[in-house]
Amino acid sequence: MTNSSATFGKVAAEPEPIELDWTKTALLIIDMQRDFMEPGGFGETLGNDVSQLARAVKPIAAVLNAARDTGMLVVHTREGHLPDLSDAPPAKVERGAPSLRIGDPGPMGRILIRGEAGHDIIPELYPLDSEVVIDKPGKGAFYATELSDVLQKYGIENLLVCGVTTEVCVNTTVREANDRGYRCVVLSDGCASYFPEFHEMGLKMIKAQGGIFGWVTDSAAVLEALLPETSKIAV
Ligand code: C5J
Repeated sequence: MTNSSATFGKVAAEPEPIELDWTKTALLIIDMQRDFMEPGGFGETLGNDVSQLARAVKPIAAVLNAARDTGMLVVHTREGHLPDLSDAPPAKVERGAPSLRIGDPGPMGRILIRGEAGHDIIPELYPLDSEVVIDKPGKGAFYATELSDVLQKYGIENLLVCGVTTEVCVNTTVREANDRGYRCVVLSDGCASYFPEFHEMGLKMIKAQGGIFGWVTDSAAVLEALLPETSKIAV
């Protein structure tokens, strides 16, 4: 938000609606990278049908545009490793029987390596220079990153969370954030999984038991709650 005084919006969500102070809320977009979204990347090397993830792009783009209009803090994350793999545990690199392993050369450069084309964020959701990009070696966005410091610096208490995949990096990050005291509101249509049943279950796990890890909403509900804010943009 460009204005430091509190502005509240009520978001329809499960297990119950949640009132958010937009000045203390950030949009956190998890790992919308070519390596997960496009053929030839990390996701496909693991045997996944990457077309399953495409459905999340438009809902995220709509909320990203609204967040930009209101001046909300936007944070993008990217999963990936240093070229020498010094931050990639052998237990991660050697696991399973992928067609290509992390660090191997692929059609979009070395698989899941920082600086390679596949590691970059898809053009539809490309970060602005003013937005924060967090490079993370793990599934959770707090592990071995500067995310905590960034959120504290901006006085953030609430996270609108979206991205891929629902049950892996989105869920891990929401759990990490919940333990750190953040209210996490997850966009159901702004997340996706290679496994539709894991997507459904991943969301259920977040909102069960009175919202044990957070709240689940959708892009339309966030846009509706944010709409009054877009007319308050400071110039
Ligand atoms: C995975 C992620 N699925 N971003 N990463 O390995 O969810």
